[in-house]
Amino acid sequence: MDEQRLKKVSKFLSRHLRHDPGRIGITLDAGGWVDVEVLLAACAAHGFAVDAADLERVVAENDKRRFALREGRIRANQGHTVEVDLGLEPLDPPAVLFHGTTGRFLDAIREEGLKPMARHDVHLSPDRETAIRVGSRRGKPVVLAIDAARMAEQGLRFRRSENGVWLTGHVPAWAIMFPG
Ligand code: HQG
Repeated sequence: MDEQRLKKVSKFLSRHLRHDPGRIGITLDAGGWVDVEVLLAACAAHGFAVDAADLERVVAENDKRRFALREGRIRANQGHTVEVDLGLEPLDPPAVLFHGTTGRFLDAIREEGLKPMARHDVHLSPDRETAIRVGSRRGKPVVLAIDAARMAEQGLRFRRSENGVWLTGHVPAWAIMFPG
């Protein structure tokens, strides 16, 4: 499978395992899992044939480890807009985390802090490089440093998804260090 195909399958899976399972007639369980067999049949039935070997490669090689395969089931590791409980335990965050965004959002972020927007949680990166990549999806990247230690002190909770993305419900403006 070439890079392009890998990306296409990853996008198709993201769409249906995070946002719109109903579109291909699948249902996610409470934890966001679906049987691999059911998923593959649904993909085929909707004109997007993927075999088990392709699926395993996407899970293994996806640069961001977007998916987890366990006991014949698959789910997205994070990024859902549909209601799922990933079953992640609260965890003490590192002192500083990062958020990649772009300039046109900064005024609103200064006012309201970081909101989850369409997702369940605000996504934070463990390092600046990752945050730059995330921000670049929206334009010229701007990296915000987040005072996670102080947030934790104030009782705000963090979780870490299986692929190392840090998740929290809201980042108040006081915890954000703006560049410049
Ligand atoms: C911005 C990708 C205005 C926020 C990435 C972001 C990540 C505000 C956008 C993962 C705001 C939401 C998540 C406020 C936040 N006013 N704008 N108060 N608060 N924003 O895509 O963090 O490819 O939902 O800065 O790599 O960009 O999906 O979040 O720009 O890991 O696997 O609103 O998605 O991974 O955008 O990205 P998103 P994100 P995947």
